[in-house]
Amino acid sequence: MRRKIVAGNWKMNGSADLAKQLVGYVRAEADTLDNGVEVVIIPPALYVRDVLDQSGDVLGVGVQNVSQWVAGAYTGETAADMAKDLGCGFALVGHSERREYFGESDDVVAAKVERVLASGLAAVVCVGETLEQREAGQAQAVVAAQVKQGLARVEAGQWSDIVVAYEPVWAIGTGKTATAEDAQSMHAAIRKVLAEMGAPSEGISLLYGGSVKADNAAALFAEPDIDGGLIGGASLVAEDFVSICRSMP
Ligand code: G2H
Repeated sequence: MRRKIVAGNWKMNGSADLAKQLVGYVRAEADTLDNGVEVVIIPPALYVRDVLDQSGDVLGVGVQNVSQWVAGAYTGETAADMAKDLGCGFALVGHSERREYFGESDDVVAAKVERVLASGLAAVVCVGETLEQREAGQAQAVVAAQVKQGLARVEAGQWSDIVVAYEPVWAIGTGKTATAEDAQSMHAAIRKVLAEMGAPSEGISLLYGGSVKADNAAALFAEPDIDGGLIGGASLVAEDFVSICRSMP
């Protein structure tokens, strides 16, 4: 049985007030879910404390990024150990916005994954191709390379703390979603790459992300290799986010 996860990535949005209102509502609704889905909120780091205050033991909480270093003179950075210390359970690594705007290479992703696992958090490792790469027929090769390099430092025994999120860059925040069939086909390919790496691929949860909304989540989640979603824009609207969580079979 794989973990079913719906995680809301707030990106650089929100406020202490949103944390109070939205998370309180989501927690109450999540408490009534009977589909086994783990609901996770991933706010900006400055609001993690506010979200934790509202999440109780119903919701998981994560950070959007951590440093590749343990601790020290790295102004502005957040250590994975600090997120764990506060009470987080998850850390995103290698979101395409980190790769694009902050120059995160697959080697940096691999170093961050290592730190996240060492701290005892689960790593949600994001991969995905650009439109240009897809149109050139390179989507599967690009994603396979990201998976292999980003997860290169994972040791046997640590795979239970790995979640992979497939987020085609052309679908992020654009309103364009991969069809359920396209997403399923990439998820199956990712699972095959994980198996080739010696990972227990059938037990690793694979999330889809990229313009998941209340009206397309059910079709995506019905696919056999899609174990949940990483939700951006729609996670900032409480009713929409809950509706997505309820779309999990
Ligand atoms: C993809 C996703 C969440 P959105 O980045 O990580 O965002 O749902 O807004 O496309």
